[in-house]
Amino acid sequence: MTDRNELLFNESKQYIPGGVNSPVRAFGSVGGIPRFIRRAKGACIWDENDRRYIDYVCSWGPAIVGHAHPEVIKAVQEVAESGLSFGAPTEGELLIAKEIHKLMPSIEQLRLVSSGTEATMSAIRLARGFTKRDTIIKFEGCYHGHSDSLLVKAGSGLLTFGNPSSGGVPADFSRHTLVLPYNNVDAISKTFAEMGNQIACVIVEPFAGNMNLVKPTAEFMQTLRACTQQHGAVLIFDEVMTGFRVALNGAQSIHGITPDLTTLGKVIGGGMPLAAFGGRADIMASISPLGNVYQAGTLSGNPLAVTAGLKTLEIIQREHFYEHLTAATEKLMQGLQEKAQQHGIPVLTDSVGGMFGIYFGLENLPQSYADMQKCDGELFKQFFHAMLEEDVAFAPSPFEAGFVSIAHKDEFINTTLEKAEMVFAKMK
Ligand code: HOZ
Repeated sequence: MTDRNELLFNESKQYIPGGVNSPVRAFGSVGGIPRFIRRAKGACIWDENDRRYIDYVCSWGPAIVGHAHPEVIKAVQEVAESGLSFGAPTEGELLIAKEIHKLMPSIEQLRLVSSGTEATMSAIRLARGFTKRDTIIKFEGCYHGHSDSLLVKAGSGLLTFGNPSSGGVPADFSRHTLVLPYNNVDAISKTFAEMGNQIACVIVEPFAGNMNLVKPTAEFMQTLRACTQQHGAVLIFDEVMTGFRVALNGAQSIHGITPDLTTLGKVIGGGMPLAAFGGRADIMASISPLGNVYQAGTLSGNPLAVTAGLKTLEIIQREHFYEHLTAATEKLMQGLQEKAQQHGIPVLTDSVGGMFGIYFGLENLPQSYADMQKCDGELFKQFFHAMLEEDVAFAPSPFEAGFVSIAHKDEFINTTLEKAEMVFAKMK
């Protein structure tokens, strides 16, 4: 039988760099042929050969109510009849702003944009405009989209500015970004002690999800809040991944810490391109047209995306949503860890809400990017491909977190664990 995934991948490579519109989709870390997806429903995706997989990528997070939820689809279809984009304000934008404020009270005002990258890029510009300072701090292994200031890796020492981690980023831009190790309290305290009055903001993933799942310590989060407050810097929680994914009120509710600004994406668009940045009203007042920090977008607050987001936010507030989501994720993680260990495969797992991490070859749960570098990529590769052969799709990289949706009922979790048991039994 012709493999349509292979066919399409080869042809796409002629017209699209690497055949994909976002690098990790090319299976570069694991090798092989990416699955081209034709449709998705609930907990499953179907590829171009019409083969069904249990999906733990969930569109990299947004599909928290399951793919193609009938209520979300119906709402979007209805609103589409009235027009796809107006480039003018709509009532839906007000409704979603109010809803997000209700669920995350730290977001007194927000601006809607179309992608997480736009949200973080704009939040950083806003923080710089508000504080009239240039230097920003990010953490090693945290990913905040692909704007120039944020594609920076650590320099040679603690207080040395970073180096571009991508071609095309001028070294001059990275000179304003300090990259510190995640969970390192001394590094934060020292940096603020030496140059606190130059720092515009600290941006952090309040559960890191782009170096696989890495949880912060309470001390780390408290130190970030205390140092930024003391030195007049803006604390930005990048909740593009964690917002409405780890808990109804976001990672900030779990940590009990109120950031100055928050960025959101993924779940708030319910599968459509919608993201946001928002927070303290006095800071948001610096955004144009009120203030002098410019930001704009033709498709910002797109009515279809807002509708999908509003319906998704309605569904996640139904009774026991997060209890079920968390229980399913924990069952999957505990089961995978137990089964792997029974077969002598060194696997640890962790989760928060509907987000999880599977770590091969580590003795302890990772605390930093340096810890994650010690993962056994070869074991992950074996596991990934063997599971895909068993019709279970995990993210095609050992550095990505995984996601569960409310549609991942027991039958899917049990099937996944049965398949994993077979896979671990065969792994070396
Ligand atoms: N931002 C994702 C990686 N953490 C990739 C998104 C995608 O390829 O769709």
